[in-house]
Amino acid sequence: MIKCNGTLPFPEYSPPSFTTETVLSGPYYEIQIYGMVKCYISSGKGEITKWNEIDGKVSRVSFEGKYEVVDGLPLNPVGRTGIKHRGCLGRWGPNHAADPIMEKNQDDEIVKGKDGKQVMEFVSIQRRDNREWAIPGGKIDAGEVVTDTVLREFGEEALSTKEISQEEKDKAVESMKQFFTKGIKVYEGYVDDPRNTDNAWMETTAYHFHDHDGTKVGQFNLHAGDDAMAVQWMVCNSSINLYASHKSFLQEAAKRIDASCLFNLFLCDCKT
Ligand code: RP5
Ligand code: MG
Ligand code: MG
Repeated sequence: MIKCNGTLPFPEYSPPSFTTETVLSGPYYEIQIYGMVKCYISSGKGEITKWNEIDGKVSRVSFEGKYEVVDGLPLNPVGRTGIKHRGCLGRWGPNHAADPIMEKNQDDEIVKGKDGKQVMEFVSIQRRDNREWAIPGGKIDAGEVVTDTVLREFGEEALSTKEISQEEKDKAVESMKQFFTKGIKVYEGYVDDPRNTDNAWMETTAYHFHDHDGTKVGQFNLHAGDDAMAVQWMVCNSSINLYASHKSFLQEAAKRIDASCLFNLFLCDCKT
């Protein structure tokens, strides 16, 4: 990710406005009243003024520091994207998400990375929207705490908890909960997400869950659900392609447990 926060003068910059119909008609998302430079929330409670603050049940605070608000609209702190307004993101400004990196050492002890280190396997889902493989993360619901989001999204996308019986769900949630308390935050910040626009962008908190011997998360019965069309254990190596900046989150997880780190990333500072 190249950070050039749009401060260089570019007077002729005039990107097209784009917001999907789904976003405009969303039940709780924020509606822009065209012709006005202000934003309103759909309940009609009025103008959003709490930029860079907690706004009721929604955090409009960015991990990247204080962002600018120009003509009533928040500005992407990382730079220009070529699109103004929200594209297909529901919220103006930061759209916060959570990403669970569920990882275990690869079963085969003999397989090592080129660097001689242990190879990781992680739970990867195939996104329904663009078919790219990704960490099974998702957006934080209004009022939800990030540690609940990470659990919920993993359940929905990798264990299909929305589709199974209540009994099965309770069982899955119970076994996940014990493991989930051991999650370690490995990243929080901007995501280089293809949906980002000049006025709406993704930010996430990624948690690493390391199952040393594969007896915990390794035992989950993976089944794709909700936003995911497929789920699988994926071996971390340099040839995998992942959605947005998800590879860099895995790299942080690899560093934490001194596992093989073979990603050729633009910002890779991995000493391999
Ligand atoms: C990415 O989009 C985040 O890292 C997270 O994985 C995901 C959240 O969006 P949805 O999956 O809810 O669309 O930026
Ligand atoms: Mg989801
Ligand atoms: Mg998702």
